[in-house]
Amino acid sequence: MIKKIDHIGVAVKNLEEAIELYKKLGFEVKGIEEVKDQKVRVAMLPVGESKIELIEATSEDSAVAKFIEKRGEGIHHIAINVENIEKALENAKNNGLQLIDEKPRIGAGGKKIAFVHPKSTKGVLLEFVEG
Ligand code: CMX
Repeated sequence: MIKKIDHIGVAVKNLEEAIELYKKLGFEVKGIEEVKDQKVRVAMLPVGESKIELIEATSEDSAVAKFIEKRGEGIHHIAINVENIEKALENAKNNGLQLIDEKPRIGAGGKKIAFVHPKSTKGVLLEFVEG
């Protein structure tokens, strides 16, 4: 059911500045897009079969803006690629984990995504991504 790490999300204050920095480290940028539903703009930086996702908030009430205000820039979430997101959510719920999204939403790349609350996963915000 669990396939691989899809991406690691890194919260940044300014996407363009962060992109320039990561380019200096040798990363390439594969795509920049706005995910309106999550109130973010993201840039995907491939790392083998996975990616680093740089995330900038587009609104003050965005989860990412709140995160940066509280904790500063840094690793925000780990995204796990699953075969079937509905099954992954059902399994997590049946095992007593607290879901943020009971049903999948549409995230970056038009993929189905859903978050599990960090309070039930030892302080790590987990995202399921299908496909
Ligand atoms: N990782 C670990 N802990 C986190 C966290 C994160 N990314 N974000 C918040 N928390 C912790 C806070 O530190 C806080 O802990 P304490 O109670 O110990 O202080 C607790 O969770 C509650 O935080 P909060 O600031 O009060 O924020 P909310 O409860 O309003 O929201 C959360 C927290 C996780 C439910 C919300 O951020 C959320 O829904 N996240 C999922 C969606 C998301 O992050 N989207 C942006 C990325 C989009 C993308 O990449 O596509």
